Amino acid sequence: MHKQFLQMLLCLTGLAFGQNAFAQQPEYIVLEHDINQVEDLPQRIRIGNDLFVQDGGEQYLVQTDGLLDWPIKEVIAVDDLDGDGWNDAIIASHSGGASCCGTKYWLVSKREDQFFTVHTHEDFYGDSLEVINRDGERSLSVTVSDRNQAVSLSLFRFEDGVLQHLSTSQNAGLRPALLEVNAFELEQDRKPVSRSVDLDDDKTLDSLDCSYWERWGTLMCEVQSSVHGSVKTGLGCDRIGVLISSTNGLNDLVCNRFTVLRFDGDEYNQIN
Ligand SMILES: [Ca+2]
Ligand SMILES: [Ca+2]
Repeated sequence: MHKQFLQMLLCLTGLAFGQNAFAQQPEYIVLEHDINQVEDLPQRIRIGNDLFVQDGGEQYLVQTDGLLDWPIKEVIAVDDLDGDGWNDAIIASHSGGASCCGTKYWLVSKREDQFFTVHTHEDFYGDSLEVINRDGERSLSVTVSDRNQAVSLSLFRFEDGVLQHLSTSQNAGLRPALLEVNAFELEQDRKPVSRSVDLDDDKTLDSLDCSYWERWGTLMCEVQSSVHGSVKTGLGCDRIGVLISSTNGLNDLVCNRFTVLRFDGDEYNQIN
């Protein structure tokens, strides 16, 4: 009777903590390529670093054709994402080239002894990844940002050896403006535009003047105020709009979806 009770307790404990909860955890590390040592090793990247797992006293290289295309790797999260008791890892990888591009993410998992898998998805790519722990269930959130403002959000879950893509959604929110100029309006003919509006509340029309900044594909705008003269906005924005609120005698502006620009008496400054 006593033995049966112990067995039941062990079984319940196993269920509660995952079957491998007490096993030694795999450790995920990246190691730089040492050109003198591994120049002739076909599975090692030639310039950059490779992913290794330290497990059961041994060290294993984890390599795929996909990983070989991304020379710079970093372990950004270690967590038991599928609840099997063994820690999995999220790897962020970069092309190592120009700073134009986002981060490709990879999920690396120990499935059995000496059995490791690598998972990714076309939307497992962006600017930041967060592990969300809700009621003990882990999900992964990948955000793609445009000029520091989140424009798309992809959710994933790792379950039964599958990286499940749950959704990818676009940000539909933005601060409403009284009037606005968008970069796409100027993209075609590249001609400056001027919108008339009274920004300093003296009943005389002022203007919001924008030109197309070819290098970044954004707008460069300034305000011509009947009270304050020429006022620079400083930032390159995809969208610039006039808000209903005002600061120091000039209407606030919105840059892109959410960034508010306020007049400091001399020029417009970003406040968030
Ligand atoms: Ca796991
Ligand atoms: Ca005015």
